[in-house]
Amino acid sequence: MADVTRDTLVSTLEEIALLLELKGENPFKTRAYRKGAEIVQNFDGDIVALAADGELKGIKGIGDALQQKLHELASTGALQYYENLKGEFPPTLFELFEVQGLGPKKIKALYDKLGISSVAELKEACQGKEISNLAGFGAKTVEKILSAIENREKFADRFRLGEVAPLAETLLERLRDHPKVSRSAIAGSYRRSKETLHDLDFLVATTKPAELTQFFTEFPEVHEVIVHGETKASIRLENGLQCDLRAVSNAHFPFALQYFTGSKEHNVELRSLALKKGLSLNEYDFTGEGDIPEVKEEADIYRALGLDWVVPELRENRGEIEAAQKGELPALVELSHLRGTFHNHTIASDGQNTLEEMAGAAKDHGLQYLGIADHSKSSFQANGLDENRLIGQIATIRKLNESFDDFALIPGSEVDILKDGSLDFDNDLLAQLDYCVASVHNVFNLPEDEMTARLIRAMENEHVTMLGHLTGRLLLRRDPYAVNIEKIIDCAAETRTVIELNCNPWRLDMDWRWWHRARDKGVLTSINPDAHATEQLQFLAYGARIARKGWLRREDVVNTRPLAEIQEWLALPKSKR
Ligand code: DGT
Ligand code: CA
Ligand code: CA
Ligand code: ZN
Repeated sequence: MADVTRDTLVSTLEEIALLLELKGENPFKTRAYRKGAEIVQNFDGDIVALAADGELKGIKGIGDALQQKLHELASTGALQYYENLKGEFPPTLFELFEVQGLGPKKIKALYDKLGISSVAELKEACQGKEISNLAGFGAKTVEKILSAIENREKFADRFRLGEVAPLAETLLERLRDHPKVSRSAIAGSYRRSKETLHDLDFLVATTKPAELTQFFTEFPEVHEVIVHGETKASIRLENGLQCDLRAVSNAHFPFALQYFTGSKEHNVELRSLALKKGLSLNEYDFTGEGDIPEVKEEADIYRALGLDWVVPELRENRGEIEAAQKGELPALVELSHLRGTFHNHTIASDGQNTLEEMAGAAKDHGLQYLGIADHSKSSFQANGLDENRLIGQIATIRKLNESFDDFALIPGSEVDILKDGSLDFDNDLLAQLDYCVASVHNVFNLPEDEMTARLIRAMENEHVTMLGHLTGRLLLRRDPYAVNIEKIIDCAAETRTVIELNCNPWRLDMDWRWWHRARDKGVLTSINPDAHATEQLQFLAYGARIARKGWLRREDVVNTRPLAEIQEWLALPKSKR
């Protein structure tokens, strides 16, 4: 039985409403399901357990029919009524629900009027003329739909780093533990800590390559074996992720590791450096006329070319080779340097844990402080706090802090940046907080100059310590909103506003490509998990990887500072930070 969560209940009810609408059922019936979804979503209590136990009686807005369906779904993991309803439509129709910007009304019109029931048909229709006769499908809308379809195609075979990391480490460990394996690694974009990945590139050193490719293709997670050779294998896992394995000799391992780590662009530069020294470099070894350097590990390859060893995160041909030649590679920040973190939610807004639980988890992570930043009142969908609740929370935190030794919760807020760049709370209240993260949570579709001006106005506020998730992107899901990042960086430098590195694996925002420039202008960052539950403090590990990828050093990251120092720093006026 699949795990039934509140989300399962909500999305099933919503889909039923949609399907009934497509069938042209009575609008009252449709509305009952939609209303039911909303009630389940906002119910204050363990609705899944209640539904499983058949104890939903008396919840306003959930009638007998809905109660029965929720009970069946929660107790068995499936709902016959829903399955039957789905069976009345072509299965490809459900793809349309995943296209951004296509709501139920539009889907119904496309289906009823043009018989469109798949993304492929929709794409074709958008490229043709007939669709423009349909009400609500003007040129702008059609253009948006086409770009959403293109996005979907572009993202179809990519995965977020955070989605694959736990699995990647499990598989690597299994290879490492094989008795015939002497060295092992995951190369490719995973080793370079890219924010999204196409596939995983495993590498083992072994004297029995065929045994290893056999072992690999028999992993229980395998959905499909794509290639199975003596030294090479490719598998696709049940979640769609492709994994390659190359089995090489111990002597070839450093070369293979270097080659398959990439990036391609970095490797092109390296090979041309080698050629200048009369050496040819490939995935097996150095060859050439003169002396061949001895290579035992990857760093020996770099040394032979007159370079310091370049950490994998920097291998993107963005200045790392020149820096390695001059011995000027930065000493990068490490996860173990972090002493605390900001921007975390609790049950007061849309988090899942209490202040006490979040504090306990932070201590378990070895942190000295945890910044609390629940949503502000305009984020009503996230149960944002109003003035009174926030004042209450500040008092609770200060009281709670008396019970801690060598640890503190830091009272703050994730305050909404309103459409005109003003903030959701006035300055008197903001002044009572120890810090504040300012973020955009609505009106994403402003023109670039307006959005930029909106953020700049927020940064100019003395009480805004840091800017939250700068572009609002959700990786492989929602594009960043239009904003001039260069101007934001300049303004951050000038106003001494920190730009957060939001390390929720859906965001990883600001993008790593901008950090080198930002730090050179003196901008500071804070690596923030945006944790909505205790276990999400683990996102800090992705944050450290992305910070390294952005050339950031310990001193560029404010939350590497110990508690006493960070409190002093927060107490300074912005201009002195
Ligand atoms: P992705 O798309 O997330 O899997 O990114 P990568 O970098 O892992 O790319 P992948 O898996 O195709 O190849 C792994 C590395 O192997 C790549 O970063 C560089 C190296 N490589 C693969 N194919 C070529 C090639 O045709 N030429 C060169 N120079 N290097 C290659
Ligand atoms: Ca790869
Ligand atoms: Ca690959
Ligand atoms: Zn936020």
